[in-house]
Amino acid sequence: TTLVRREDYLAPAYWIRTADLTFDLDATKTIVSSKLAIERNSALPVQPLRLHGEDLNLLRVLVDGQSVSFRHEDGLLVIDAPAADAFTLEIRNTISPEKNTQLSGLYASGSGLFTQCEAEGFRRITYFLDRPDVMAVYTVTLRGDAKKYPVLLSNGNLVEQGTLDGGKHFAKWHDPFPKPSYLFAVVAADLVAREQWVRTRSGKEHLLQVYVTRGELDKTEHAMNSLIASIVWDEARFKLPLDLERFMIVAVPDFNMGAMENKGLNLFNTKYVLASPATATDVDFDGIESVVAHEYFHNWTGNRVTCRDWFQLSLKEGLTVFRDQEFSMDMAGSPSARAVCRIGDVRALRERQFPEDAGPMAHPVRPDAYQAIDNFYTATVYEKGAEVVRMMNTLVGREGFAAGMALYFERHDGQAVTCDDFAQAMADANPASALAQHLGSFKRWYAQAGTPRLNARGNWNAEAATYTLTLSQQLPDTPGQSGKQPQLVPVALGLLSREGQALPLQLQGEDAPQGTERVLVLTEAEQSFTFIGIGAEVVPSLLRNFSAPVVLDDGLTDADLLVLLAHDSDAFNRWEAGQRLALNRIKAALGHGEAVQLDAPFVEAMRSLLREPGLDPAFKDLALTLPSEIYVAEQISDVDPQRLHTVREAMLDQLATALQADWAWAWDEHQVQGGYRPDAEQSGRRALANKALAMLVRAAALSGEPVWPGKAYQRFKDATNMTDRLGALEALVGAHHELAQPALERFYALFRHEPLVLDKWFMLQARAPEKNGQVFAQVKALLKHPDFTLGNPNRARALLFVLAASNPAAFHRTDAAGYVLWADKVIEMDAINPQLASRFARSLDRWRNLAEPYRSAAREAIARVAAKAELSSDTREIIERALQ
Ligand code: BAL
Ligand code: ZN
Repeated sequence: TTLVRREDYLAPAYWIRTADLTFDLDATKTIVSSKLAIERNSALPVQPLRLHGEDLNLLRVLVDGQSVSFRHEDGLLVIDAPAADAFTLEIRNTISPEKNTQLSGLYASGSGLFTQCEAEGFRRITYFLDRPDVMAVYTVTLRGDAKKYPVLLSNGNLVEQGTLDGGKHFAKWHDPFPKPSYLFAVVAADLVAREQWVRTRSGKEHLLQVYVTRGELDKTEHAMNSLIASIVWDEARFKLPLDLERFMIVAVPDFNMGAMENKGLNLFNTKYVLASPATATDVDFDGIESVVAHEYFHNWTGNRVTCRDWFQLSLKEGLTVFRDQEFSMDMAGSPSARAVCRIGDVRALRERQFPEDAGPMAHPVRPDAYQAIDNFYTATVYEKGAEVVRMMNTLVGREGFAAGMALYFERHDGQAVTCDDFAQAMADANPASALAQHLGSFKRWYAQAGTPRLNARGNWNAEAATYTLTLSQQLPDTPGQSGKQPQLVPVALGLLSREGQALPLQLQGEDAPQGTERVLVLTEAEQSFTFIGIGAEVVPSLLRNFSAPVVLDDGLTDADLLVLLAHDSDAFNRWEAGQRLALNRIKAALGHGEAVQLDAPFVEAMRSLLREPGLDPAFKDLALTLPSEIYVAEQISDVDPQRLHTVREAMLDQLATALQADWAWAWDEHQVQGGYRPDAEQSGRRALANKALAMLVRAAALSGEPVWPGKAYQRFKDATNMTDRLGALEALVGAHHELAQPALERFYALFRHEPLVLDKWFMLQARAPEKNGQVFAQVKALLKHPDFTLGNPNRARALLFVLAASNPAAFHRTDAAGYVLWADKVIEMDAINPQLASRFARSLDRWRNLAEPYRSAAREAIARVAAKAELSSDTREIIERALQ
């Protein structure tokens, strides 16, 4: 396997201006005929034409209608001396969609044919310059059986269709926008569509379509509504209009990713399209809204302006995640609902990206090298990349950010560019900002891997009535990177009196206070900031709304944290204070090897939060959720997952028991009246009620009391929506109650023909809190279930990924059985679907942080996979890095 390096980037030796493709579609053998208008890049010396191709059966190659000599070299098709500076290349090849279990290129799913081309799937369809800086105008003719494939779709606009001999028909599509090959898409399937015409501000009419298999139309309303809301939002917030006559979404049951932003023809994992109240939870509805938005927003940030090379992936992904996060917040509405969104995003960042940044796969937001680009569709590129964009937004303000976006499109519309180009546009549109003044130090966020540590210490000077805050940053070494330079860190803060009052903030040298919240900009390794007019001790509320993706050490005591928990005007930091109080207690119990005894101040703080009038139920749910075992594991070293699980479960038991009356109140108080709506208000109530039910069943299981488990079973049976049904089922399963088994059986019987609901059934059992090895044993049994298959990524994720990546105590066993299973399944999956396997392989990334005997046993399992000769380059890269 070879390493691709960012510094080796060279412009393409040839351009492809137009691509005329014809597909004779058939699941066994599809014939691809391609006619490309190629021009030599005159800025470079004359070179052979080297085309990418993978798993193709080549039939013929013509240059300007004449046969030409060619050779194969390192997976490339090389034509040594094309005749002229501009010529037509004709290629014919065949592929076998039904044999394509990798789900990259053209593949079969259900009875249909679908494509996935990002990042390098197009080369699995035909020979091409399969790189994002080569943009062509595509015309695509699809021919196929009219019964099997009544719907034939590609990018752009339908220009012609008709019937052909032998029961076949055809459709011809033309996409006027030049695009890179990774945005190409084809669909041939038996589908139906929900359709809607919309008129945008310019007065233009556009056709929106959501395609699904027959019988699923009633599950497309939310996706369509989300699409319309996305269109309206992007035009209002960023003045970015829908530029397509036709925008299509197609749901695909077998899909490696969540969805794909192909120009005008988005292909989606069914999980992010199909939803009805009876089959999807509030979380699913939210997921659909945000993924539909994400893919739609890519039409500008990704498609109109794309990436020069794959090292720039965060240019489109970080920015588009930021945009979908902002969209979700705007849709949620109230300030507290926005904070709930933010907390969710930060939790995901800390549980997925922070471990990545601390492990063997740590890489900068703009990576320097890769073996398999598919391995770099990571939390770092996406979520940390979005935090980098968010920091820009914080530094230049909302208006400034909009101006930066406008300049970015003015300069780069229709181009393939770099992360530098984006940062430069943002800075140039805001010349007076800290971003522009310290652009070099800011851009280190793109170049340096690892989560920075931010140290903050305050010193109150009673005599001078000043409070001096000293901020410093440390940047940890990561694989291949050490001796890092300081990065610009925006630190949003407020100061509270010990009574919880927000204090006016006036820095030394300023004429007047500037509000009670502001952003300090740390650009050096260490800097001090002195506030004046501070007449008493304060409690600093730092990094409000998580203003930078760092680990904060502010030395606050439990007493300080209780002040913030009760009074901070920043909802994020209120939540954070509660998490830190809980974390302190978990750490103390782990350190002393003792049983947890929750102290009264903590329990009372939790009780008053739960009971606080006017506080958003969704926020209460988050504030009363203990830090996850995955998050806690990142805060300590020599992790013993079993011990950690025991401690956290014991804490949950105590919160369940100590607050029993309060949970009962919360359950009664938060029942939703009226019809189901997946909005922030209703879903918050359901989340808190379901949390209360789980706690009540937990307490009942401890005491042997039958009423609450009975109520849970009743709710499970009677629920009119999936959120409540699953919530009740999860309460029973989570407490290992004897009613769990009959409930699980009933659930299966009800939903066995609904694949996405069946995924939930598998997932629920894989993520249940481990008890005496029962959960692991159940997962092993479920691997043999007739409905389990590694061929469907959603199903594999529901059972195996959830076990290995989200249920530490079930997976990390002293007998190493989890690791043995992991190794077996990595190898088995790799032969079917390397992208899926390498993703699964990453669940042992953090093995070095484990205590013995886990660490050695995990290493042994990784070494066993490494010893396999025939691994894909995807999985090989992950395994080699893990052992380095
Ligand atoms: N571009 C791959 C899927 C996504 O990030 O939208
Ligand atoms: Zn994306």
